[in-house]
Amino acid sequence: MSDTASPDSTAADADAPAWPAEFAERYRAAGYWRGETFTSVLEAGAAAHPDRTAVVDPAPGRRTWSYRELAERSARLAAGFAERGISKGDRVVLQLPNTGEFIEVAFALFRLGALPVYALPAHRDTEIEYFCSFTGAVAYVIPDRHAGFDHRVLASKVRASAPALRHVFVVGDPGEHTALADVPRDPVSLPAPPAPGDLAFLQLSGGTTGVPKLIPRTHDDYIYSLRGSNEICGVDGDTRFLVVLPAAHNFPMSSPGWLGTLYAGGTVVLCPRPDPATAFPLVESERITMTGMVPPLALIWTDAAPDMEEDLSSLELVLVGGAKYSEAAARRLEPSLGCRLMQVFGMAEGLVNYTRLDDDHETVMTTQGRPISPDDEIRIVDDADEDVPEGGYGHLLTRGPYTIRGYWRAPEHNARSFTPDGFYRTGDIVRRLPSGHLVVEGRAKDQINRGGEKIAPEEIENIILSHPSVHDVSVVGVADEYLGERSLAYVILREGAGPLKPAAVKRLVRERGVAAYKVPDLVEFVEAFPQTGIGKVSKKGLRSDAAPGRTAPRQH
Ligand code: OOB
Repeated sequence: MSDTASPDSTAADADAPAWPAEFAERYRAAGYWRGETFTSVLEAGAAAHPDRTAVVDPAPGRRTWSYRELAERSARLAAGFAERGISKGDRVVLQLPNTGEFIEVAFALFRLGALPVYALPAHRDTEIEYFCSFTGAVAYVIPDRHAGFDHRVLASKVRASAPALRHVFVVGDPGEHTALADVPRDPVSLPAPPAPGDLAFLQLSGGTTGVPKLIPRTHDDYIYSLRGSNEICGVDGDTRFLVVLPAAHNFPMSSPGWLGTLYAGGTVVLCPRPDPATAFPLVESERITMTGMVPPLALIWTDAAPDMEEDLSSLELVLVGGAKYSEAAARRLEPSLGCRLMQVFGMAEGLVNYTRLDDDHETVMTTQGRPISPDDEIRIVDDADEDVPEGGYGHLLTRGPYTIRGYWRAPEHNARSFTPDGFYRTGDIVRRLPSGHLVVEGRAKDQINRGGEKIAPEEIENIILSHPSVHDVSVVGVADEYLGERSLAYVILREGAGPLKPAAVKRLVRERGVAAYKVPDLVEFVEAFPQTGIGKVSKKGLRSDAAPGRTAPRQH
């Protein structure tokens, strides 16, 4: 891996397509890219308000980190990682639940210029082995056990298949691996801090392909999205943000999320589970002012609040996004939770849209917001990449100061996912109102959005196809009142193959070791798939064929 970083580079790594120089210059001149890094931001926070609480980890036993402590502890951890040979540009798969260690480790890696690869706690053997081998990760950071799963066993297995993986660091009982608690050292000889144009981390894409793509984000571009999000959401030193979604997701990280809150000098409270029984007492006791969540969770909170005893009156703003939030559900949130709603339509690749605090009520209820930046370029095009008439719906393409120009080490995929002039093909179908607000109308990409968790059908189809009795399979999304969509696997059996039960298909996927949310909710055996004109399986046909009682999601 080449390290071509310099303060003037627009991306630190030859593996990640950079912004062309003219764009980089424009974004700097406009004041978007200000030459900050996550390290400089944390150090500035520790100098400006050392004793203010940066992070609260409520369970088990409330632990807090002041800004000074977070800066000191992450620097000590960085020194320990460095002593173990972790250095600039190295990839480190970070799979921790919502705990203070997640934030400490992230800042320690930022300090070294090593790149966290943000895995979700739900990821299992298949995903983790892929992240480790594809990125050549040198280290993997895990909890000992989480949600009944022993991550140390998975780590031992992954070590055997990923030769570059030299270290497994465990929060808690390390077993045969290394305790994270044994790593910190005095930060006497830390290497040079990262440069603003360097890559900061690799985020996972929702994906449409057999394996997830990795999203390279730089300090400069990501920090601009934080600053913009903070301004829109009114985040400041008094903000107390509750992280209810997994901290590794882009949404709770940066919209405005835990990184936005730390940028502003506020307090981040990590919620171990998102259910009202866990979260509502924390809203009350920690006087939470802001949080963000996916639509199904917003529904649960909305339904639960009237019957719960906790005082939620500190809550000022709830952001809802990650999947389409129905207008009916949106209208119920504010009266139930007694706070403001903001819709957010974003993507880990970059572009984030928010409704605004001064938007009229109808706009907040019925749109998914408008972009953060005046320099977020939006095109809405037809299948031939021609702009549709203003107000019409079409494919959303975007380019801008915090939208990547390409995935990490994926030149072939980049040629399809980006236009020659650098617009990212989001795969979303939208229309734009005269105000600039976008309404998400559907999706053209082959992806299932299961309550905000994205599933690439191809990944699951490949697993099911490996069963000897299976001739062909197509995994599609079907409308679900609660989740928005559930996944349905249509399976064609081989001629003469013995009977197969739906449960056996689900078990096959589960036992392959993938995140539980990817296991098909439904399995149906069919004789043939509907065909399109060119003889390909028609997913659109499959969706509208979905059995009675299920309605097809809108698809254009
Ligand atoms: C967020 O990021 P990702 O990368 O997990 O998923 C992005 C995709 C979008 O392309 C779109 O298909 C869908 O998720 N999406 C929405 C939506 N917000 C995201 N679809 C309809 N309505 C919405 N409000 O999901 C994400 C990243 C940052 C902030 C918020 C969400």
